[in-house]
Amino acid sequence: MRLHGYYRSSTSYRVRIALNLKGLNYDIQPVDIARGEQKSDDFRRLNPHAGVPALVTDDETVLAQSLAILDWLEEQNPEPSFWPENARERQICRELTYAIATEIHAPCNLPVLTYLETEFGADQEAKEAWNQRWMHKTLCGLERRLSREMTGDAALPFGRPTAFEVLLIPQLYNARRWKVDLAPFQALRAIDDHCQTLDAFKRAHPDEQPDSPDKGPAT
Ligand SMILES: N[C@@H](CCC(=O)N[C@@H](CS)C(=O)NCC(=O)O)C(=O)O
Repeated sequence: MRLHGYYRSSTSYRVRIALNLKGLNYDIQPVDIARGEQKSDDFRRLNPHAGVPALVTDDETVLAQSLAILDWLEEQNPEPSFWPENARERQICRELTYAIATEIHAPCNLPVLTYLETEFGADQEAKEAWNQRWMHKTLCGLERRLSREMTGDAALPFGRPTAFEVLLIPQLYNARRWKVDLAPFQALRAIDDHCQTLDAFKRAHPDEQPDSPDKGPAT
């Protein structure tokens, strides 16, 4: 498989973690979204959404939209599942996962920020305030839900990595980039600390990607 992505795109980061958790091999094809490569005709032909990630399967089927890619990976490789077995835990896991995808990622995304800048004159400070507001709001909800429902001693709320951690860890990485104060989010930070020790998450980290500036020029 071939993953078209960008090292610090949180949706690409999600899919890298997901592929690693499922134990699947893949090559990385970097797309420099900071330079607009996703808008090229060639890339649009590959992914009509003109964004990353896009996962090309071994039979050259192109999959887009990170949550749909996660669903496909789960259907093709049910074990280990991205979802808890227990029905109540599964419901909470979905609640937390979809809150990140819909309430944080949707408004805090490159095209939204570019629009705020070009149409409303938002400068860097205004864009930071925008991202911090929406990230903080939903992170508060996640933290409250976790502290209310997850009272056990386990390092992770559902005992092992699930779709929630697949979305949370890239989101916290992104929150730090935007200088969100994570001090109030003790439960979320503990989950992050634990995931950073796991191989699937370590290999998916932006700093480990071939197009990371730390790894030399993009290929
Ligand atoms: N809903 C999509 C969002 C994809 C998305 O927003 N990707 C960003 C990077 S995280 C992107 O390609 N941004 C560049 C652009 O939209 O021009 C998904 O979950 O895959």
